[in-house]
Amino acid sequence: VTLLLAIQPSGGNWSPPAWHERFSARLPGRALPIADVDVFDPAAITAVAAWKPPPGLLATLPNLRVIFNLGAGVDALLADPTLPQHVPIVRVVTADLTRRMTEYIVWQVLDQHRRGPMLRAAQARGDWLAKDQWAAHDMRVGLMGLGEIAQDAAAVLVRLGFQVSGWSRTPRRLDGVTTYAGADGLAPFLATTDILVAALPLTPQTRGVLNRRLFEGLARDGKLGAPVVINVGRGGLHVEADVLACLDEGILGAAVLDVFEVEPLPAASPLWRHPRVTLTPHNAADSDPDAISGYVAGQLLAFEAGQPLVNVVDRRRGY
Ligand code: NDP
Ligand code: OXD
Repeated sequence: VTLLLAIQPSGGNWSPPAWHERFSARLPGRALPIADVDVFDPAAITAVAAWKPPPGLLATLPNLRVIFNLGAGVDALLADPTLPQHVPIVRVVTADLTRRMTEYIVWQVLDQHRRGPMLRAAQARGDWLAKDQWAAHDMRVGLMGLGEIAQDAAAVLVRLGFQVSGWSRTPRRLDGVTTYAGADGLAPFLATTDILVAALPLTPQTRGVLNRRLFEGLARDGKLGAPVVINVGRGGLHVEADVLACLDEGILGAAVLDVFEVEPLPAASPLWRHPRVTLTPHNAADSDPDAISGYVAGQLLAFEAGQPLVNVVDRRRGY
């Protein structure tokens, strides 16, 4: 199997040579051409390790048998209309990525719960702001999406004592978590959520789901005074204008955004300087080349040995 590395260089860990080095160590002696850098015979490529590959590239590989997406979310890959229809796509599910996401979710939930933004503003004013502190069991955290990432974060939040609920497409059961599913489950889920965490994939069904109507459905009787939204899924989940308007109208108390419709977030975006927005540059979880190359190489070797692929994307669902 010749593995083509088709990785868009986009800062942080997304350096194709760095990935090449890790894959070479994992798959010694194997041809590992880098798209847009090395000359290769398209007919020789049977597997691709891809992150936002140039649209159209994968359609030029007549003998492609498997696509390894180097992240958990496959929305960028599926957006290519020329993507070969019958080639399986494997996405990343690793303990490393999941734990990094859990760290971020728990960090941001705790920051809101412990009133980090207010305390930092008070420090900037030189104000010794002694305020009451709530117990975790006073705070209702709602996870939108109950997949690999949200399930792991939920377990930690439950352990910390938060009231945790979750909403998914199909019904899920999780210890200590009140679960809701589907269109009928959304309203009751929102009505009991103070801190909403979106850990959903971006699909045609979830695009724009974090909008004014949804924010208006969140609990308004919580300790925070107004509900908070945290989006770690994809920028296309939230309607930016609705987030800004709802913050300004007090429908939302704060927004924590790691992902954006356009990345990097344009300098002119009002989100950068909004006093009630915390933003991070799509780094809730770094995609660690070491951990992910190990995962991909393991699956590739098993595939060559006739084993079934795991964590294969369901194209009809879009995730
Ligand atoms: P999973 O596929 O394991 O879980 C997805 C969850 O979303 C499932 O519970 C699924 O429901 C639910 N879901 C999907 N569509 C709908 C819908 N229409 N209505 C309700 N629920 C829905 O994904 P992961 O947990 O591994 O990852 C989630 C996303 O996180 C990724 O797709 C990616 O976009 C993002 N991500 C972001 C990172 C970052 O650095 N910011 C890093 C890693 C991932 P069901 O259980 O019924 O299938
Ligand atoms: C991912 C990401 O999907 O890093 O893995 O966003």
